[in-house]
Amino acid sequence: MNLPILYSFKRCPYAMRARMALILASKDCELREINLKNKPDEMLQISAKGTVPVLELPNKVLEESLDIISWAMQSHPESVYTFSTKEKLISESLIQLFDSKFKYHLDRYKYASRYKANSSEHQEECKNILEKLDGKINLSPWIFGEKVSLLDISILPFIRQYKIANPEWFFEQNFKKVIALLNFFEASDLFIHAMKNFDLWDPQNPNESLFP
Ligand SMILES: N[C@@H](CCC(=O)N[C@@H](CS)C(=O)NCC(=O)O)C(=O)O
Repeated sequence: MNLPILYSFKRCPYAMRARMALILASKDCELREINLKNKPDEMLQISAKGTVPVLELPNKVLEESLDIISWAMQSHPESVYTFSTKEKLISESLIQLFDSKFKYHLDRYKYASRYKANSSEHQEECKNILEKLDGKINLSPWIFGEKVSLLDISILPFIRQYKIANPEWFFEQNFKKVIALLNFFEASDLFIHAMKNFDLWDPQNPNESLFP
């Protein structure tokens, strides 16, 4: 079988969002779980920048999580919430905010000594973003109501990382709707499925792991 190949890393938030899109769109692929500290040559040969996720298709290679999501959704747009034009713009700008500013502060909050950063300043910056998001959310269980959206799957893996850095503190904060959203997300079949364990892919002994 000539399936698309997904190079992935279980705990990477970008890879998580790509895996969720593949699940939602029922796109079968071969999953290759990699070690970020020892990336396989097979992956670096098709994507020299060395980040996951990477999706190898018969005719092209997708090296960005958002491109993998768009590819997966092309044939199954109905598997996620359909945005109005305005919602699409809002979602795109929120995803951009989380990929840039939120991620920047998240890394410095979590790995303050590595970045020689003041952890609490960066914790505060992320908190401000989540408080603003909280003010915009009214529906539930997902951001746009009953149906999961590309915004949910794109930003929740980062909010989860923020929680993991200090869960006790996180749950005491005022962004209660964001907390409820994250709880719902983590308990969802979609997330549980996306977090399935895979053995590290071994090029010498390449067992094919099918996903989803
Ligand atoms: N813009 C990329 C970012 C992907 C990314 O940065 N992934 C991290 C893991 S979470 C990575 O592979 N880093 C390379 C490394 O750690 O060597 C995307 O959306 O796919």
